[in-house]
Amino acid sequence: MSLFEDIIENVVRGHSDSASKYPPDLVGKPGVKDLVQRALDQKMEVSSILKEALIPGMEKVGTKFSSGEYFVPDMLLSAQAMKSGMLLLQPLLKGEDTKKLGTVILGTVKGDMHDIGKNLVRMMLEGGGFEVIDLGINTQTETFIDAAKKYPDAVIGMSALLTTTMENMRLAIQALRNNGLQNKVIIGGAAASQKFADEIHADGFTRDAAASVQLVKKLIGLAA
Ligand code: B1M
Repeated sequence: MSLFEDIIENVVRGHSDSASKYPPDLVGKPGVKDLVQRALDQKMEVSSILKEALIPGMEKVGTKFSSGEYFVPDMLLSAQAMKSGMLLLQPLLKGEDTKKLGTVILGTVKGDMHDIGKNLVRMMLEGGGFEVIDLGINTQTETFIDAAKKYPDAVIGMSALLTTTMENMRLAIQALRNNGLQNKVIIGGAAASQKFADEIHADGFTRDAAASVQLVKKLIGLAA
């Protein structure tokens, strides 16, 4: 098994590191964190570790949940395992603390607890030179409004993974505009699409966390 296949397998099994007590048959064996460290020691690209190992691992978890093989606790363990690997990558993606290109307010919308994708977007934006104000998960519309008032030049990024919560992106954009706030808004997350972004008058959409950097630069006039 290749190192990336091993990382995928450990994300799917929800095995964070050799000290984890779960799953019983993997106790004492290297988990996601150990294997990501090994990949870094072997000078593998951070973006490859993300795109070819960690993210495909979570995709497999989603497929297992859809088919009824996995339940919520299984998804949670896999999410924890994924995060243990992401934590090692985060400092490597973080940009210089010197001059920032701009500010992005980021949050997973009201009712939605999924934050792995949002955290990836944060890592990419910080790595791309932006200051990120992370409002976390289950972000109430009022919280977006308060942040937008405080940072009128900031771009707002909303993430949603559920078909039910994506509607809260529409409500949040409406509320921003009703409050006279003109911050540009980008949306993303498995449930979102360009079509939906157009429909709710978002200023941009991207399916990929890495592409959010270019999109934000474009919206603030730093890229064509
Ligand atoms: Co949930 N879940 N989940 N879940 N979960 C999904 C999303 C689901 C597709 C699984 C499935 O059925 N196959 C399904 C949604 C179905 C739907 O609405 N269409 C689902 C469900 C149903 C649920 C619950 C309702 C289950 C239940 O309780 N019965 C429940 C809801 C809780 C809530 O939010 N209120 C629930 C709970 C959970 C956990 C808490 C257990 C856990 C989340 C833990 C966490 O995030 N801390 C979880 C997980 C892990 C998943 C799956 C398996 C993985 C999500 C993930 O992290 N993917 C997911 C299945 C799947 O997506 N395949 C699933 C990896 C991540 C990198 O991808 O977030 O899409 P993603 O981010 C991508 C892009 O979308 C983009 O960048 C990333 C790639 O570069 N992106 C942006 C994301 N945000 C962006 C913002 C941007 C730009 C790009 O600009 C601002």
